[in-house]
Amino acid sequence: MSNNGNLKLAIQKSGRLSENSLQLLKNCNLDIEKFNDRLVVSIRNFKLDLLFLRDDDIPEYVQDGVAELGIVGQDVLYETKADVKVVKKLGFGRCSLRIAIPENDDLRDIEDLNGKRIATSFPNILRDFLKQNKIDAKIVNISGSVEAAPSLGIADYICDLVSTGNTLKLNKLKSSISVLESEAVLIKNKNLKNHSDKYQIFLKLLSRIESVLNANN
Ligand code: PRT
Ligand code: ZN
Repeated sequence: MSNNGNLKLAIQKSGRLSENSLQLLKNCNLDIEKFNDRLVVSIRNFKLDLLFLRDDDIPEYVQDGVAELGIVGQDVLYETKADVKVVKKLGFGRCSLRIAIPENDDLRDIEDLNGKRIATSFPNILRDFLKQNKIDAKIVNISGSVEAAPSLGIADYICDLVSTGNTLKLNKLKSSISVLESEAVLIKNKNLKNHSDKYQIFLKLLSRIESVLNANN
């Protein structure tokens, strides 16, 4: 990767956060080059490079300093347990990580999760949640189509992201306990030195982002 002194910001290449992430940057008056399928793209009028990555990789890349900044969902951030600083909530990508149960089932309180098998692609967040609540349940770790797990008989309940609730409905599930409320956040590498040139670029970018967010409110 080019060592041009530019600050590096990792954003999702293609997915639910991509459009909003790019729009936020455009609203900051950043002139982004055409990127097609490139991994790294420079901003023409600001000392910033964009790295386009899978969202799951962003927390670790920022932790390791491959990029100084990243935009990622809190769900993915907490699942990866990366050691980074959360700088700012960005107000998009809102969703909630929830326990969902079959439509005809009933969950009166959290204790009813004891002894159940819960399918999720967020095993770390779910494990912490169960531990905090002193629940003894089995986590079934699956990477995709979690909502199919109950009808396939591989789990009793699921723990998955919900926004409109349509996916649950289609799979004859209903949402129950909230495990985490999530939105996109700006994260920063912890070792970015306070007086470095890159830190000055970061402060300038942050102040533009804050102006855009304030104007939207
Ligand atoms: O390829 P890459 O790994 O980068 O992308 P991805 O497919 O892993 O992630 P992506 O693009 O699906 O999600 C990126 C981020 O968007 C997540 O980490 C969340 O922070 C946020 N987000 C917001 C969501 C949703 N809303 C959402 N609804 N992420 C996923 N969903 C899925 C959910 O998993 C379920 O399958 O949408 C379905 C439910 O949606 P409703 O509207 O039917 O309830
Ligand atoms: Zn992903």
